[in-house]
Amino acid sequence: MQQTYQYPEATRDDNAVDDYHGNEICDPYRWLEDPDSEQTKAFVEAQNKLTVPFLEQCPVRVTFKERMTELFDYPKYSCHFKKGNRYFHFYNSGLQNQRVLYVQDSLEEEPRVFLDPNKLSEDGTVALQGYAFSEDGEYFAYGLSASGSDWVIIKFMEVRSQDALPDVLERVKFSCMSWTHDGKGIFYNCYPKQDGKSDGTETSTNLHQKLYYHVLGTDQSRDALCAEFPDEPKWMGGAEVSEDGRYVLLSIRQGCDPVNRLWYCDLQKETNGITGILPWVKLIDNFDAEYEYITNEETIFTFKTNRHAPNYKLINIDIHNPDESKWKELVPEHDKDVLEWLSCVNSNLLVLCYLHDVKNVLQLHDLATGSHRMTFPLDVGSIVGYSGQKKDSEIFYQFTSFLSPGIIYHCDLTREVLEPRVFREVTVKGFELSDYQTVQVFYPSRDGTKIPMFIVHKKGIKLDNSHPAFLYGYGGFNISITASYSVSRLIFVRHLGGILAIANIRGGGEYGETWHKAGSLGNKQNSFNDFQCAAEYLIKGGYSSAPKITINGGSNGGLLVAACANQRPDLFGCAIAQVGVMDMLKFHKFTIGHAWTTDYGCSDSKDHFKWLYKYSPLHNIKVPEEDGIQYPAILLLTADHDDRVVPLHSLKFIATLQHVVGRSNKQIKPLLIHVDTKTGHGAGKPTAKVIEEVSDMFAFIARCLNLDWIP
Ligand code: X99
Repeated sequence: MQQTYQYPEATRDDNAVDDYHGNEICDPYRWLEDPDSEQTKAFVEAQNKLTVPFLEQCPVRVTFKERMTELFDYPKYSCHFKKGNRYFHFYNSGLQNQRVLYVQDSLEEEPRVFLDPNKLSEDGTVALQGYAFSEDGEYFAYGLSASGSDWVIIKFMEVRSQDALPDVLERVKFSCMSWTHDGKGIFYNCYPKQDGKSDGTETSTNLHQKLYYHVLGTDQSRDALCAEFPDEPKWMGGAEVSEDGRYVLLSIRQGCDPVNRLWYCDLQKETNGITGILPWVKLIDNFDAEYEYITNEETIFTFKTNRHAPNYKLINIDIHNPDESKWKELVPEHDKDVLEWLSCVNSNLLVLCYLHDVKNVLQLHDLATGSHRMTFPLDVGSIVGYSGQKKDSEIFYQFTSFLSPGIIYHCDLTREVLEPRVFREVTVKGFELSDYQTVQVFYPSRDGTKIPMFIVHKKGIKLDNSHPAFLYGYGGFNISITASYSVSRLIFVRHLGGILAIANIRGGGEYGETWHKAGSLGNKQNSFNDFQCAAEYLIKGGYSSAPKITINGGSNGGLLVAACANQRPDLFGCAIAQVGVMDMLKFHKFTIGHAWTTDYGCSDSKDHFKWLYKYSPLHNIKVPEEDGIQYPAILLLTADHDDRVVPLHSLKFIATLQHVVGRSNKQIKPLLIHVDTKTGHGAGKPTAKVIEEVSDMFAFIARCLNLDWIP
C-alpha cells in the first residue's frame, strides 16, 4: 500500500547525538534549529506547500471564514479608566486589526482617538504592548511590538497635545514601565546588545536583563542603570513606584513560579535624582514565596502573598519593623477559593477577586481592617477587566462567559448603598445564544482527583456519542482557564454540531499553588492524565466518541496536546497543537525557555532528565502497536516571529512524526504543519490573522472528521 501523503524530504543527521547523564540521545533534525539556513527555509516552504492547499480544499473553510467574519464583527469595549483628569478606553469597532485607545474629558463627551495602532502598519502587525501614564496623566509611555515578537520599543507622547516625543527606548523585553511621580521619567527593563539580529526570528537566549531609569528628553544611552545581577543571569527585576510616589519596589524573579524577592528604595533619600544603582533595601531576599505590592499607608505595606498560603492572602508589613514575626494578616487565606487579584480604591477600600470552582467572585473589603463589606452580584463566568485606583471613587469591571460577549459594570463608591449599574452591554446579532447551555462537571482523573470541566452545547441534544467534541486544555504555569466568549468555538457548536469542552486540568492555578504543583515538575504526567480522562468522560457521558474528539491547546497546551497524542493515539480523532513546546530536553537553551524550568525542570539534572525524557513529545513518537490504531490527524501551528516558543520545536516534532509515523501504511490521517509569517506567540495578533487561523483550524477538523456544515 502506498503512503497517503507525500511528506517533504528531510535529511536525518545520524551524527547529531547528545549525552545526557550517560544516555545517548539522537537529535537528527538538529539542523532545523537554525531558522536562517537554506535547508530550514526550504523545509518550511515545502511543509506549507502541502498544508495550505489541504486547508483550502476543505469546503467548510470558506463558509466558516464568512460566518466568522460576520459574527466577529461586533463592537469590543474595554473598561474606561481614569488617568489625571481624563478618561480612556479601548475600542474595536468589530474587525479592526488592533483596538484603538480613546480619550475623553468626561464620560459624557464624545471620545477622541488617542492612539490608533492600525495606523502603524499596513497589515496590522504592529501592536501596542504595555503602556503607562505619568501620575498627573500628562505623559504617556507605550510599548510597540512588530510581527508578534516579544521585543518592544518604548515611545512617548504628551497627552494634552497628543504630540509624539522624540524619546525611543530599544532592546526592551519582559519590561516594567513605571513613572516616578515627578513625571521626569520611567523605570524599564532591557537586554544587553547581542550579536546578530533581534527581530524575534532569532533563538538566542535572553539573559542579564537590567533595570534602567530613562529621563524624558534624554538619549537612551544616558539612562541610569538602577539594578543588575551579574552573578545571576536569569534574574529579572521589575520596578514599581508606590502609590504615594515615595518608594520604588523591585520585584525579582528567576523563572515563572509565583515567587519573588522584594527590594525597595526610599526615593525621598535620593536627593540628587536617580542616576545609578539604587541603594536597595532587601525586604524579602529569598524565593520562598510571592509578594505582590498592593498599597501602602506610610510605612505599612499591604502585600498579596502565598507565604504559607497556597490560595493567597493579604498581609501588612511595616517596613521599619520587617521581621516576619511582626507581619499582620489582613485578609486570611480562604480554604478553597483562590485570591486572584485585588486593587485598592476610594482611599479606604479593597476590591478582591476570587476564583471559586473556576468562577469569579468579586468582593469589597475595608483596607484598614480587611473585613468583608459586600459581594458584587455576578453571573456565572469571569471578570476580564477592571479599573479603579486608590485615588478614584468609582470602579468599572467587565464580565464575560461562554455565552456572553461582555457586560461592563460601573459602580459609584461614594453612594450610601452600592448599586453596580450596567455601563455597556454588547448584544449578539444573528446567533440565538439562548439555544445553548453551559454546564460544569467534575470528573475523576486516573488517581481519583476531581477535575472541573465546562461543557457548552446545544440544549436538548441526545447523548448518543454522535457529536464531534473540541476539548481544550492548558495545564501549567499556575494559569487558570476561565470561561470566555469565543466566536470560532461557538460556530463549531452551532454549524458543525459540536460540543465544546474546557478541562481545568492540574498544573493550572484553578485551586491555587497546590493545583499548580500537582501538575508540574515530577507531577507533569498528572496534567496529561487529567486531559485524557476528560476525553474518556466525554465518551462515557455519551457526548462524543474517540474518533470525533479534537484536542487543542497552545504553548504549554501545545505540549499537552502533543504528549497526549503520543500517549493515547486511540483516544482522539484530531489534535491541533499551537506554538507548542516539543523538545523537553533542549527548551531551556532558546530565548526565555530557561524561565520554564520552574514548571518542567531541566535536562541538566539527572532526575529531571528522567521525567522529561518520558513525556517529551519529540522523544516519544512511535507507530501505535495495536491493530487498527493510527495517530489522530495532526495539525501543528507555529509562526516565524514566535520568540516565546521558537518554531524549531514544532519543526523538529513534525519532521520526526512524518518520518516515523507518516511512513507507516496504516497512518491514513494527515500529519501537517503550518508556519505563519509576520506573527508570533499570539499576543497582538491582528484580527485578519486570527480569522485566518481559526478558519484553518476548523476547516482541518471538518475535513478530517468528515463534518458537514449545518446551515
Ligand atoms: C513566560 O515565559 C513569561 C516570560 N516572561 C518572564 C514574561 O519570564 O513575560 C517575565 C518576567 C518579568 C516580566 C515579564 C515576563 N511565560 C508566561 C510562560 C507561561 C507564563 C510561557 O510563555 F508563565 F504564563 N511559556 C511558553 C511557558 C511554556 C511555553
